[in-house]
Amino acid sequence: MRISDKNKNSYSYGYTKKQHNQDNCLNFIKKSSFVTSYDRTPEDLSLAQFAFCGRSNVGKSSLINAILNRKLAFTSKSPGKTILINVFLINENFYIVDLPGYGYAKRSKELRNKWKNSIEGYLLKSTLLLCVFVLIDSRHPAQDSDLMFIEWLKANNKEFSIIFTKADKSKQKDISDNIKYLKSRFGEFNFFITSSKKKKGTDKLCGFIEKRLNNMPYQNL
Ligand SMILES: Nc1nc2c(ncn2[C@@H]2O[C@H](COP(=O)(O)OP(=O)(O)OP(=O)(O)O)[C@@H](O)[C@H]2O)c(=O)[nH]1
Ligand SMILES: [Mg+2]
Repeated sequence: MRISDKNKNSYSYGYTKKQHNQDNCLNFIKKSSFVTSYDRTPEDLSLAQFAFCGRSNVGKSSLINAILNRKLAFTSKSPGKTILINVFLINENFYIVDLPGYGYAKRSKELRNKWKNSIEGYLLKSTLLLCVFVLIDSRHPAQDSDLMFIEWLKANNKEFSIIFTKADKSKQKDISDNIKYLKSRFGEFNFFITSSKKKKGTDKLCGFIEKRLNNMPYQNL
């Protein structure tokens, strides 16, 4: 699958077979373990972090498992599975943070507010948060809750990348339309196109994480 050469920031999985086979995640992720869960804003974590955010059921936990190459995060067909802030330690030098999904209407307003406060509190307070990954289901246009969340990140000067998920189920045109709309609204942004099911795009994502950790310039191809 190739979106378009015009999408210069794209880290889609439309690259050569050779590049496909170089699974950076397998080379890069040497060790992973579950650390703890929080039902409130975590204290300031002492290692670098990457947070996975997005609507319920978008595929946050599945993507984390695809990167780690093991089933460490809970996944489910029914939305709202991740109800805590789950922290995973990687290579003993950084954390991946799996956040509860936003925009899940079936939860009580009280619970949604509690999550909103603890997620926003975490994102605002964590000084070592290197990048917030905003996951969007590539099959559908970004929802209001996604747009509001991205606006909030921008307003608070938080570095973010967008990850389009479930690309095995979407059409190239839907992804292109989504990107076009988001660019018209937010300007240029870094993005990845992934499928946890087919393990696509994860290598590019790991390459990005590695570069951010090493404070190396990240070149968008
Ligand atoms: N086809 C396909 N299905 C996927 C993919 N990623 C996740 N899913 C499915 O989507 C559903 C939700 O996945 P989760 O990873 O639990 O989603 P989540 O964002 O963590 O959900 P919450 O924890 O409820 O916020 C599960 O049925 C997954 O199997 C993908 O790349 N392709
Ligand atoms: Mg989850």
